[in-house]
Amino acid sequence: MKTGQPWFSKINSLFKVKTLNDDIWDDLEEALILSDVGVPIASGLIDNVRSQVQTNVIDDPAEVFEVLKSEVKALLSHDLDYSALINTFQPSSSNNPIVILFVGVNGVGKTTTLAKMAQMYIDSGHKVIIGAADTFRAAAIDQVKIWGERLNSDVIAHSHGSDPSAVAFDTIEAAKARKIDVVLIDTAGRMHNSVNLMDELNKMTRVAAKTGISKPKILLVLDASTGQNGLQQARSFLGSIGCDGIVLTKLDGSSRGGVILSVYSEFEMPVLYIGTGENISDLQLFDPNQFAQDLFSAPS
Ligand SMILES: Nc1nc2c(ncn2[C@@H]2O[C@H](COP(=O)(O)OP(=O)(O)OP(=O)(O)O)[C@@H](O)[C@H]2O)c(=O)[nH]1
Ligand SMILES: [Mg+2]
Repeated sequence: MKTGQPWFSKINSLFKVKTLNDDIWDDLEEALILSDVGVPIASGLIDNVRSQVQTNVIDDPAEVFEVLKSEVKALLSHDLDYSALINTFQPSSSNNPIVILFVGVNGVGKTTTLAKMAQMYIDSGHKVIIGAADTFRAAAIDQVKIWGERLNSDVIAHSHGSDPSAVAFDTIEAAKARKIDVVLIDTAGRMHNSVNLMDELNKMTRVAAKTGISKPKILLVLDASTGQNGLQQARSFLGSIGCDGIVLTKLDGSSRGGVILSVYSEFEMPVLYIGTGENISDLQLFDPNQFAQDLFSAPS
């Protein structure tokens, strides 16, 4: 997995010493926080590593480093069955399409991620239809139409300012009529509070239920480059709604990728996909094991 940024490479050098010195824990905490790991997660991580080091009487710095890596891996994967989670985003063999709502604050990469996922579904043999339900920002509808042309996928759009739920409804109905198995709905990141978002999502869910399909999935899009602040913003935006999966975008060129370690504790949902650039192919399935390895690798 290439994000182009081995954020923790500095940490790598901390452990390239002959003997363990007590300063290492402060240096480690500082390095983690600088890459935006977040204080509670950084301290918890260090406490866990230190207690293992003490219990198992480890004094070789290289071995301590291995303990750290395995603790990071545990933070990223939470012993979850990743393939089962990913499978919930696959269309079923029933006649009803899967519906995914792309949700998140302004500018995090919702529309781009929608296009990237559309490409992914198309590549695996599915048919995709896109609902331009960000009717708030005038240019948003055209942006979705342009992606639709590039992807050679149908787009359902109403006029600027119209009801997003009506767009969602028409998109699902069109999918059923045209035997399309994946419905991707773009939403606006405009709501300043979770009450508005909740109202709108509830309405979309009700509308979707009228079409006879199962509950739409909410995919939360987060921007890694906004660090811990971005997570807090997304948390208050999402309120108590919860989500079915998370995409972390803009991991390319970000020195703040450490936020990835805070995602699970913040949203009780792991990162499923990561965005690593502006191109349609810059989306990868997140692999916690590989990622934990790469995090610490030396810069290439
Ligand atoms: N470098 C990088 N840029 C990205 C990535 N994902 C999205 N972007 C860029 O981020 C900017 C905003 O992306 P959009 O997809 O329009 O974001 P949005 O959340 O739909 O924005 P609004 O609809 O205005 O709320 C665009 O310039 C994208 O090209 C990524 O993974 N890496
Ligand atoms: Mg958008």
